[in-house]
Amino acid sequence: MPSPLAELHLHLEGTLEPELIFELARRNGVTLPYRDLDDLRARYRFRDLQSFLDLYYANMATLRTAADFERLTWAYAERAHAGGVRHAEVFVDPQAHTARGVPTETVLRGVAAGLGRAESELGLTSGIIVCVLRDRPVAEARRMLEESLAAGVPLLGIGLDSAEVGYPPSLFADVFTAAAEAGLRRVAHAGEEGPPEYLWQALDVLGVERVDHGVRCLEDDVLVRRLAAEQVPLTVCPLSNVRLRVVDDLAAHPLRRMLDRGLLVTLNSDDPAYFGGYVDDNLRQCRDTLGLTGAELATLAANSVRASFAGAGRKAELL
Ligand code: ES4
Ligand code: ZN
Repeated sequence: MPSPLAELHLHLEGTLEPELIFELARRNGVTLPYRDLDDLRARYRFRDLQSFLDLYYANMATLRTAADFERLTWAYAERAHAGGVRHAEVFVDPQAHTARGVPTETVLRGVAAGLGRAESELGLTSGIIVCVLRDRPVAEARRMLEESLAAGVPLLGIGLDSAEVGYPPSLFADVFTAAAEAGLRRVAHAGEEGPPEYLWQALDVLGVERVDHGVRCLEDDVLVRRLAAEQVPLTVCPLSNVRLRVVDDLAAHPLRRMLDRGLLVTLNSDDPAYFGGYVDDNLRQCRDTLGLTGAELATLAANSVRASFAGAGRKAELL
């Protein structure tokens, strides 16, 4: 892909490839409920977000040490860089690890080591966004934020992910206020499976600067006009939407419609090890299936840099 890209919607745990799952399981003495790679790969057909999350959380059992997280992060950085990514703001789910006895500090130190190596060896700049698991208790989210801030690792932001329907953003108003007071940037998944109302809450209750997914905004014309007027970035993930049945197939994806409505859309891979491709694969398949022009691809790349939290100097280098 031609233009430098920023990737803004990427779950590091969603870059855990099947081969690495088996390798880490062997090294860490974790027993997997799969016979072999083919048996594991056969489970990558999802009905919806929850059926994906069940496998995503199960496979994380193989990640135990800071070195494991460093390895995972470095592997992502190398692959993303090869696909044109020059800046990445990556999501991490600390609660998914503390729940099985791996401390937040272990996770974040490993991730930060991998990102440090990516910057020195590849020139890939980055930031860490810790995500609240919205289907777990609010008190646990508060603890996650405190532990993350105390981990001794620079943090860029706070996000909101996991099972969406039934867990409105407003539940986490206080956690997001505390994060903002600690200097963190705010983003949230909204309007992937959940209704447009969740985007309104993300904006007006949580005070987010970007919305992750947001594709269901198209059901609310007033909302679309606001997002366009304020140029709120939407981090769209087409291959993810196909695999999780948010859309019927890639040809039916509303990406083109979103661009035509004047929305600040960026293209991202979400959980590339699970959804059939990294960000360059998303771009290529959207170009081929939706007929995106060279100018539209360049717009998406420029949007990703503009929508990033990189400093003005770094943005100027990338634009
Ligand atoms: C996720 Cl696609 C998606 N949606 C919500 N939460 C997530 N965590 C990892 N991938
Ligand atoms: Zn996501």
